[in-house]
Amino acid sequence: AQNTCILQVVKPRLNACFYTSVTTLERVSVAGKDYDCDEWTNITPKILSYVGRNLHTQKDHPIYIVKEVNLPLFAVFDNLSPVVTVKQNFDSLLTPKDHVSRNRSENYYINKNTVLRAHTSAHEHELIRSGLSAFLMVGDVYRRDTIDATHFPVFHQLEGVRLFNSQQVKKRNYLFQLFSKCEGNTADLTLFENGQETADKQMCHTLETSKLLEFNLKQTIEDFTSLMFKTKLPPLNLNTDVECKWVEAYFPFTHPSFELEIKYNGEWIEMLGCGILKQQILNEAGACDQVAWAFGLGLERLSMKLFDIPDIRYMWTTDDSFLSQFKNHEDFKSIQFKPILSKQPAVANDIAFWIPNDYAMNDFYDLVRSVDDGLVQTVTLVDTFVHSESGKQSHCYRIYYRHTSRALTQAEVNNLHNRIKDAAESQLNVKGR
Ligand code: FA5
Ligand code: MG
Repeated sequence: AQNTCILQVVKPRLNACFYTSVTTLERVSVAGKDYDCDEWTNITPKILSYVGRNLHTQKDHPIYIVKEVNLPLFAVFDNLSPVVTVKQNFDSLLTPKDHVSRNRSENYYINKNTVLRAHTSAHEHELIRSGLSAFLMVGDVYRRDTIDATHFPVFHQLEGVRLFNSQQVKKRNYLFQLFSKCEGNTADLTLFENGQETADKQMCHTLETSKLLEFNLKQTIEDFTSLMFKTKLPPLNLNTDVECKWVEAYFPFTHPSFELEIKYNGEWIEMLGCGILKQQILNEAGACDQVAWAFGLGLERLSMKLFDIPDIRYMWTTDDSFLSQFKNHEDFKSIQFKPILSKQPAVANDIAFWIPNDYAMNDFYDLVRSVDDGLVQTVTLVDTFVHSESGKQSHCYRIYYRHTSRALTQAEVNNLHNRIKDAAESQLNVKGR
């Protein structure tokens, strides 16, 4: 029952006209539980159809294969519900009240207090509170986002968190003591100080704490990445065999923060975000004498790089010509994926309209996702224009149509393109040009 998702019309709402049908419901049932709808509700039937698919627990699926490469020491949680509170998804991670990541245009809200998790970090607080020192979480996450070969509104994250103590805490295993591998007189090394925040550390952390955590974090991720990409001995050099680079980043819940980028089809794409967990989060979760790092990795991107999968939409296909390629392997390294991508080039069609003041691009992307049944590969904004007299703004989008396994006919492309146009005019309050 936990994995089912049934839409239930209890009573149609009178003046809710925005978007597809879910918002006109009084109550909605997600993963076996009923929720009241309100002015925040923006989940669509299309998105709800993905809840419970759980690609990460489907044996031999390329998402399952990459999450099976576990790190020793870490407890694994892969069945935490994707329905979380706004408190879990944002507040517990110190996301400011006016931060853009909370916007309705970025997330799928069930109602003003409940959201489909936008990242697995939503569970950090509760798992730290439960007393764990090293844990991994794997799960489906949901975001209103751009449309292309490496973005999908539903994807999977692998999140890792590791806590450390000071050497004074004798009752703990040395594996969880941050300074256990340091030589010399380590008795004077302390985790905390009453200092200043700099680019390298938080106010309450010593520089030693921050640097050692950063080193251990990056090492763990590099070891994991090499383990995944290592083809043959001798040991892989991360910088040459798979092109990767660390870049500085910002997250409200970590400092310092980093992102790992990886070369994919000639372009740098972001694979994971990570950093030193803000001490306030540990304090609020009852672990005030410990420090921690955390990372969140996109499993689709890892899997696409590993198996050379050219389009993220493959992950959702139930087509056996895709899935059978990952079955009955001795070792995932022996898998050689052969794309069944149609040899036909993508068909590009433009759509231009005047936008209203409250328009968000993700509204359009989400609408395309709702109307499309697997034909749209990429949508890009190609032109914006402001009318000199009326001051009205117009957007022109180019939609690239391409199926993952078969050629498209001009007629079906035209048909879908027109349906997208009509839906945009009737549901987004835009005016065609
Ligand atoms: C986060 O979600 C943070 N929670 C990660 C984190 C965890 C930082 C712990 C610090 C500590 P971000 O929004 O960058 O960060 O997403 C993480 C990864 O998810 C990205 O690097 C990318 O690999 C993947 N990802 C993001 N959006 C999409 C998408 N639309 N489709 C597929 N994968 C995506
Ligand atoms: Mg990011």
